[in-house]
Amino acid sequence: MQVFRFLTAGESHGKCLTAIIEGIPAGFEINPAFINEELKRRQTGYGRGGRMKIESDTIEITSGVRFGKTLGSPVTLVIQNKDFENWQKIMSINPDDYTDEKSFTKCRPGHADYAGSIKYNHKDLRNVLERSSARKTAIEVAVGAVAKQIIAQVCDIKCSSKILQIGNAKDNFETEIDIAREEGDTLGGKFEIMFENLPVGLGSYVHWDRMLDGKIAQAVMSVPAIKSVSIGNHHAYKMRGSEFHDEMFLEDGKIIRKTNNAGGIEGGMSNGENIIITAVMKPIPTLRKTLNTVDLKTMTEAQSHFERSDVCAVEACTVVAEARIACILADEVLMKFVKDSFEK
Ligand code: EPS
Repeated sequence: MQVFRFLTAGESHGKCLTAIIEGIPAGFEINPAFINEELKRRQTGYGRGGRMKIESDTIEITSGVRFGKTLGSPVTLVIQNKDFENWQKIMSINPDDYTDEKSFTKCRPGHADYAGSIKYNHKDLRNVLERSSARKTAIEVAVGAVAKQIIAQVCDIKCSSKILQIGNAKDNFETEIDIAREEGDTLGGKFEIMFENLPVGLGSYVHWDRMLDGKIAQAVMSVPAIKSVSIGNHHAYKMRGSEFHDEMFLEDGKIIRKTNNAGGIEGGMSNGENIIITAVMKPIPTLRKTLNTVDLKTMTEAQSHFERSDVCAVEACTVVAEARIACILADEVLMKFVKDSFEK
């Protein structure tokens, strides 16, 4: 069962990105300014490329909200792609406008190009790139910003994150990124996300698909370029039970813990401690330096396609992962505490 559900649509250089969110009860305050702040966070960060200079992502809410509050009907969100102005002909839906300008057939290893071309029988890898691009994460962040407002209103749940490492650098990330940029290369990294003020009992142990940690892991793994996700202390494999498990004590009649190695989840349920997630993002696969690959049209060895790209998008990725987790928590919180309408 799922309450907070959404689908997104839109190509990277298409007209706009859209999301329809279903399942939000009536009465929630939705502040578009907060959504725009989150969109801005996704766009900033050291190492972003040329596209971010073109876009200034802004949300338009076209349904489901009236006088600042949700109506209980589907909420539709739209972000216009400013770059569409330069791509109208290339992205046209009219067959008479056909052009092979911006078509390419030299796969980028690490991107969706190769498998996507085989799966959907696309000869032009542009047809794969347009939807597989991380551009679509803009609208996902907007959906997450709605979810964050819901979990804040129901339970006062708050979210924060920090970058732990970029490439080999544990601090001084900018120098590491500058060096990679000069060398025409890209970088990934590692980050941590924390959610605070969780009630006990979100998720469940009764079925595999109701486990909160399983849902969070799936949500974070589906962020482009994420290669691993862990919850709590990721050194668990080398710790003893007596060291790892978070012992329980009583303080003024309240159960307290002095450690949080479990990362706020035990038995597939929130245990009231902060939920702590660590994730690893691989380096972006669109490199100025290029990589050895195959040209799928000529079936000869070639150098991978390059147009423009970010050098490092770990900061943006962190914002997207926060958004994804917020959607899972919104679903759980609505299921547990709110039915058709909400009142503070
Ligand atoms: C992105 C938009 C894209 C890329 C980037 C993320 O825009 P464009 O392709 O026009 O430069 O900058 O996407 C990737 C690096 C990728 O590999 O998909 C964005 O809005 O975040």
